[in-house]
Amino acid sequence: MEQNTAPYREHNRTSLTKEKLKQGFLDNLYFIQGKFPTLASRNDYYLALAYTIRDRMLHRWISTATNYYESGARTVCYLSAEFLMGPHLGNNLVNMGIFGMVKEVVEELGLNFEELLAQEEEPGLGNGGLGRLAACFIDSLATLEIPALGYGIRYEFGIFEQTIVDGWQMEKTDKWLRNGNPWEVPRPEWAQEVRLGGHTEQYTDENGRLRVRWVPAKIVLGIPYDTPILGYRTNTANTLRLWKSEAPESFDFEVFNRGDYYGAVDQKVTSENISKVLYPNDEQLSGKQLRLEQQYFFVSCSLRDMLRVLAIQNIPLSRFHEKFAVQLNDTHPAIAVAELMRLLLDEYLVDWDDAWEITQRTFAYTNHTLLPEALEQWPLPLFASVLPRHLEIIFEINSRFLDEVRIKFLGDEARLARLSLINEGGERYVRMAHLACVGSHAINGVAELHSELLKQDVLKDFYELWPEKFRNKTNGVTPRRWMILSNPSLASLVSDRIGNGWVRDLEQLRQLEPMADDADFRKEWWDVKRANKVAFAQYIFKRTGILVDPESMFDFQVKRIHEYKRQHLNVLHIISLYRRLKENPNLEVPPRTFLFGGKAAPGYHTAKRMIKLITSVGEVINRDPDIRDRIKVVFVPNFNVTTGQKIYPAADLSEQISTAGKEASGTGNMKFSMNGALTIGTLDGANVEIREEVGAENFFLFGLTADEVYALRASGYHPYDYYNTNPHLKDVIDLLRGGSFSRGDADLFRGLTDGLLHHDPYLLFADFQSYVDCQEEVSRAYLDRDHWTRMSILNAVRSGKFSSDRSIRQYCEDIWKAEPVPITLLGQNEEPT
Ligand code: F58
Repeated sequence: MEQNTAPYREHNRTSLTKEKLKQGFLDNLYFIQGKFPTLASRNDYYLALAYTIRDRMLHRWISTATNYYESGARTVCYLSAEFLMGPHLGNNLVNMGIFGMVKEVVEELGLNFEELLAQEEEPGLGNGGLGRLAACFIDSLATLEIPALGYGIRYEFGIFEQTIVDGWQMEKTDKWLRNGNPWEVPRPEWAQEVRLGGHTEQYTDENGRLRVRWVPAKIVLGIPYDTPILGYRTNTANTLRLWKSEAPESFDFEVFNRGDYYGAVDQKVTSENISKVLYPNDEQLSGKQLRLEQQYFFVSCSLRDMLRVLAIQNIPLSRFHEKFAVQLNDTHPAIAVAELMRLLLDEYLVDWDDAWEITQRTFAYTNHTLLPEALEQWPLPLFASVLPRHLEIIFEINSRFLDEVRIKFLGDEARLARLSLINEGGERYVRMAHLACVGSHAINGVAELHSELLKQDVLKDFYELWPEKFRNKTNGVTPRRWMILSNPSLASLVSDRIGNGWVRDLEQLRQLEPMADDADFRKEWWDVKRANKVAFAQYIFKRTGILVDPESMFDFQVKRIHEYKRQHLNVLHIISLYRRLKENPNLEVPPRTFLFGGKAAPGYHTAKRMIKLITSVGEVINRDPDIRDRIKVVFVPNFNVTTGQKIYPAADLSEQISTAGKEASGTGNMKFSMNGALTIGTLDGANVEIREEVGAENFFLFGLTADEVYALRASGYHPYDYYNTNPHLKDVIDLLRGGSFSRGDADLFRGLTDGLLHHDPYLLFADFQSYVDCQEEVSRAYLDRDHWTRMSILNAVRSGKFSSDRSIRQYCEDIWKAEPVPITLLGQNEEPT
């Protein structure tokens, strides 16, 4: 068919004049929602607005796909089991540069714009940092005009919603799709079949070659749902392609004809289960069959989708790795190594050596954790029952790989056992990190320290084998969502002084450094922070009924609840400060509000008790008439992208207090710093680089270094000694043990305190005094408002390195070898008719 797209440009549904936007909005309310303003609900209005914006994204999306098709450009495929996107509407308005105009349009229609934005249920398809990183990365890929697809799973239930009942976390399922999702377009015509289970058979092909056939026990369909991802003020609209599982047929007719109606429906139900729910674990592996099925499901669909694209572009299979750069976001998609091999060997009949070369040149692997318990391993029997053919291929990869190791390290049997893809100690497991390392040409950590520690510890043997594969790619976050959208007043203060080039080139913020010495600018800066705090105080009151003083220092620790992140160290300091204030009411400390937020994995009992600890300490302190105007403790429920957008702009202090050597990078630390919060932190993850960038004098450092942690453990760590020799620490622990924060119930926190006294695996006691001293320094610094504001400004304007644009540029240059493809809009040169 003749392509003439010019008429679409000035169409009611695409034009960007205010009148046409209004017309489009009312049309969508009528024709899509089937409503008239008198009967429309808030959700109807939200959907009508969302469709009005989506209509205006389609031309870029279609143009982008056409440009990519015609250029045949190299494409980055980011494979991730999680994409923690956050709400789309506001972000799309920012990236299209029409936020202000649309706000006016909505208000002229007599509607509340903020309310409509708040109506969107965020797609919470991720647990924490890893999933959110994937979201920032696809934003940057589009902004940098890199041909890219994000591939993942369209979970029906995302990360659970957290409520707090009697101080404890309660989980509610996240039904994010219940009101419809206007941003996605299903593409059933590109569905893929995925096999599972069964067995393998050998057969001889027509050339007399022995081959293997996989006879699966079941087949499920993967249906792609596409969401456009806009670049910031570019024509690029890339795609996030999430797979939903379905049964190939609604009914198994053979079973149905036998009269077993329920049995026939059963297959449909089990097929749909695969993409039903996101596993809510963070930093903890869960050896569940369904999780392996999820991983294989989305990986297989995605690779087959790439093969489909290769075929329609007429690119020979031998050039697969030239067309696609596939990034494995942790080991969750690592089965892709075996699946691409299987597809090439069994379905396309490629020789092993050629298939292996294509595979290795295609994949690169990012590691996100140093915690040994988080490294994925699958028990062999489970693996064999789900993916029998892949297990055979993995054995073959392993046998060839170990031969290579034998040559390089002659006679080193221990090394072979350590490197093997199969863990043979006791129960046998497939080690997914090893599969990822062997099958990739590049391996990277997510902060400098983390990448170093990978080489020294977790992946040491691989480093010694292939030092050239190892890289560092320090994480970053997108300033579009985390500054412009969430902190518009700060963004306009900045743009008023230096224009808006910084939004695409965050290093430009440094032009503002001299302004830290300008008293007027400092006042404006402080006023912006103060207004954000007032807004957040109102939000807290609405959500928790707790009144907090916006004059007080807002001290935040928001992140998943985990022992290594040490929320309980923060609590020990709060108790210590509380005690000192009770003893000496004249103590000169600024009023402080300690705020926490984060979810605990539902099965992680210690983490859940840490939440109860925070809320219990809060209950006592917030009720104490002597103290409650000086310090407050608040647990902000249901920390997610939406609440994060309110939190970072309102923060004075950012708590990044993990045990050194445990946090791979952290990305919340970057969001806080960008928004002018100061950090109190250990030399862990990206804190090290944040401190380097903002200057040691603008960062509150405490605690042992990773080397010291290692040495202390090696020499024998005895937490009890710290308790016995530090009376201050002893008082704090004894208050907890005596039941002062649990209405006399001495048992409530016994597990926690005993755990610390006898094991303390994350060295809270070793770092306690250093932390308390450092907090005193923080308090003193806050009393000098001018100086504090100076430091706040310098933190923000020196955070340019932590834009995900910088991370993505480095991935493109060093790993993906991907180049920008600027998009020409279709019909650009044609006259509208
Ligand atoms: C996080 N990992 C790291 N894992 O902890 C954090 O330091 C880093 O900044 C971030 O990745 C991005 O690189 C993380 O969030 C998970 O949530 C996994 C989800 C699936 C199960 C295992 C943990």
